[in-house]
Amino acid sequence: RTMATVARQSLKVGLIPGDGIGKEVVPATREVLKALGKDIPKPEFIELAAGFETFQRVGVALPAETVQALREECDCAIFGAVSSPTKKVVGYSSPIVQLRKELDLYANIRPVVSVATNDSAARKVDLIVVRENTECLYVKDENLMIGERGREARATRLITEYASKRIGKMAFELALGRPRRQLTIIHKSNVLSVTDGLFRETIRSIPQLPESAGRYDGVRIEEQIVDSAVYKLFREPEIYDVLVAPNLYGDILSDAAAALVGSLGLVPSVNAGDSFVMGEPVHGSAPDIEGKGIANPLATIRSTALMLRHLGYERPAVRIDNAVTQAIRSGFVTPDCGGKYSTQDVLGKVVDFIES
Ligand code: GGG
Repeated sequence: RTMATVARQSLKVGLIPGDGIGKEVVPATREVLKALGKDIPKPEFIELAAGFETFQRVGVALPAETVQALREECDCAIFGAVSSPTKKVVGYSSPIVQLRKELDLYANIRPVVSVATNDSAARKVDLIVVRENTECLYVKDENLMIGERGREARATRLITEYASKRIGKMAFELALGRPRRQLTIIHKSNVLSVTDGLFRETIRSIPQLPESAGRYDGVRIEEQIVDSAVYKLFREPEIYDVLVAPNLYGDILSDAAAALVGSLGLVPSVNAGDSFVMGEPVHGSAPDIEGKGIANPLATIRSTALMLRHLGYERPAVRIDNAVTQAIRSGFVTPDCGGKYSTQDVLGKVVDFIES
């Protein structure tokens, strides 16, 4: 499902590097979009702040100006990565979780695809994890209290029919556009029968809604308990096509699926709503390799392609994807993929392939 293509003089792209290697990979978006030449409206870039380093500098992780610029000035955006402390820091709240809510980017679409190589043992993976982006435990309603046996921490897990329906529709639309037309609903309703039960039932009922009018009749619906889905993902990844999951399961499943295609550094995503789209590499801020110049830019480059595709620019998106495939096939990869090349080397090669 893409947003209706709008005639534009220019494409205004918000760049939010965030923390750690986010700052090293997000510049790739500039180079790649510039390399597309006349295939897209002239790109203009607006650098925006967010992240833990921003919090340390100015006292908020997501400045109001960033949200305002995204809403009022940008056609789309790329978000790099964020490092949130694992211990509570007073006043800090994850900017990416907040941003998805502020812009109502309710779907996180994460395609995980293997690049065909000469290695006959390599597994063929071609799936999309569609992660609900606004609810589940990520509403971050957590409380610490003193109970009968000492400290007790509780969290609210929110699942609504409204959010389950809209993420389900997005997933059905994606499944419709794929050859296998298969949708697997991920849940744990054998244990969480109320919350996951609502998620599962709501999505199952979408084809019968009057407004669906038979549109999804050709989509085969499957379902899988989340733990068994992880098992099958590692044993038989080829059985999956589109998976739709509540926020937490989707977050975990998509990182796990990334292991099947070589590296988290290869896996892109978009955060999509009905009127805005923001690309985001699935990987985090990777403090272990920060500053070494070896961060893999391919997830960001592929997220840029996904963002364009969502805006209706299919041909330039294909040019980027093909260039990434060529770079991988010719061994131009960073150390996380077994290569010896730097972020800049890989980016340079992708740009060459786009321009050739
Ligand atoms: N680009 C994905 C990313 O930054 N992942 C790390 C993440 O989601 N962290 C959550 C947070 O730090 O708030």
